[in-house]
Amino acid sequence: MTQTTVNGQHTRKPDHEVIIIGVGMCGIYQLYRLVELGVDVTALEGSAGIGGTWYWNRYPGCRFDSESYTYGFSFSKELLSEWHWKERFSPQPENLKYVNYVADKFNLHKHIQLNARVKAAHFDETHNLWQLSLEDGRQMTCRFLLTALGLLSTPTMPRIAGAADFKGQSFHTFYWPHEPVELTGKKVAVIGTGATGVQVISEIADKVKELTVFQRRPNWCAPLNNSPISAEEMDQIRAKYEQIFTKCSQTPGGFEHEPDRRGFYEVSREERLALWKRLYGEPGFGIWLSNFREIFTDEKANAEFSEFIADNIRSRVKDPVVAEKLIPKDHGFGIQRVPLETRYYEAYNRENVHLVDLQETPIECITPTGIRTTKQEYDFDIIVYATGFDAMTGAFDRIDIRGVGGQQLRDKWVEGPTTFLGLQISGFPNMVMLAGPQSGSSATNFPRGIEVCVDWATKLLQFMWQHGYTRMEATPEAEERWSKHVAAMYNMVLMRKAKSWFTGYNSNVDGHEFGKIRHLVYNGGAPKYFSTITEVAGRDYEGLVLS
Ligand code: NA7
Repeated sequence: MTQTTVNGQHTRKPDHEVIIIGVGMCGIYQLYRLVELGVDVTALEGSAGIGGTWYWNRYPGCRFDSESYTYGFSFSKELLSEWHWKERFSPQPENLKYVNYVADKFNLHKHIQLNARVKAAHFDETHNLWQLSLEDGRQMTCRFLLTALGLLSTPTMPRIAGAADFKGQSFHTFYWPHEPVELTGKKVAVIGTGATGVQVISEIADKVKELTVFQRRPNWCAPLNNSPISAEEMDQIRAKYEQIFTKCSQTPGGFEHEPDRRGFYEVSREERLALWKRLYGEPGFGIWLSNFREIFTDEKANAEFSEFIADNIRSRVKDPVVAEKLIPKDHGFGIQRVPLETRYYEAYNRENVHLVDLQETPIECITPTGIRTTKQEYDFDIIVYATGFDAMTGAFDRIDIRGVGGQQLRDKWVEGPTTFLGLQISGFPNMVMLAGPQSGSSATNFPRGIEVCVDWATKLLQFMWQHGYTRMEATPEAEERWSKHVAAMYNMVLMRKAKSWFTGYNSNVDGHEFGKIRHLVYNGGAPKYFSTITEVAGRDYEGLVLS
């Protein structure tokens, strides 16, 4: 670190002007933008490879729920013309290849440090820079700290006694081993039936000897309706990329799917059913996002639609007792994240697949040979924990982040996050969360949102450099306004009642109880969010103090 003078003030020159933490989709794009500008930047990745979600989640069945061609980066025409998405909903190995292809193509690897896990980040108020400590003992400083930590990158294990004593193989889906896992002839348990559990169960049901699913609460699932993309189809997609991305920028979720704008009660029941039957047969989130808007806000409309889905489950699952267990009774369709499935319900028609309802017979403990419920003991070779994540704030909590006056971020956020635009935090200067809690990107088809946030952050940094500023910080008032706005948005959607990570619930994390909402997600829709942050930038970053 060397001494320098900025605007007549004596200051220290940091090791790097910018450090990005995390090299998943978000970190890669931010790195690309800064390298393109010739900025002194390094990106620290805690893992042994880049890709974030697509590096870690190697469990069978892991794939996009977003249409592949809406998930890829939009910033490079050349990249768009080169890459062939082979499936409408691309699987993890292909997605990891894509991420590496992008990093290779734009020569980003030389700016990335792998196995560089950040342990602490402390703001140095005297010199307006961040001091980072890595787990390997290294220290680094930067003027601006950009976090690209991922939304679901801190997996949580259930708090069940005895897990460490199990003698077979066991892992959280996030940590599915890199080397092949032999499933043939094995007795396998899966705990958890969220989007991940549903993918893994569907994929392995016909590969294992016995599969036992431990379900605490069922989810409302809908068909993915995946299909291959031929070379000809890919050419057609390439020809319309501009329209596709424009459309995504105009819809609340950043997908091509847009709500049916007819009023639920203005059309007949027959017309509603006709729409739902069509959507059930179509690919992706259409069944959720191209539905009537009342599904998200009106209990009665939601209940009628939920019954339509329940009937589909009943018709697909042969055993009526099992079918009823797979139908959620405590919440309506789409109030929690909808898992998209491929023959998930049919898996329960197989003789080797068994469903254990944990509401009837809770797990007592994991034993050296399997799982014991209040009713019986089961033997397993493999236990798969598909038990979810400490969503959004978990990755921040894992790092000892300290801002002005030594305040710890995890203390500030103990009751839930408060932010300005989901991008900055009062008391934590010179830090931008590229995909933070309360940002629009976190509630959309992820890359569509992050491209906007990264572009916003890049322009902000350019503004700082152009004006010779070395410090930026959200005001407490701006943060309070935004956080109240985010909280108010929750009141408008049925999702506020969800017992899911959308409301910050996680039974495996202290303080994340049900009913104590943590306002993690911005529910105002992508277009509104994007126009808000653009307006803030247009008013020379009103809400931030720049000096
Ligand atoms: P989710 O959606 O949080 O699902 C976790 C699942 O694990 C859910 O079914 C939980 O039941 C279950 N769970 C959690 N803890 C336990 C314990 N202790 N015992 C039994 N069952 C438990 O995580 P996913 O990984 O499936 O999906 C995360 C996101 O990835 C998803 O939203 C997509 O965006 C992609 P519960 O419902 O809490 O009763």
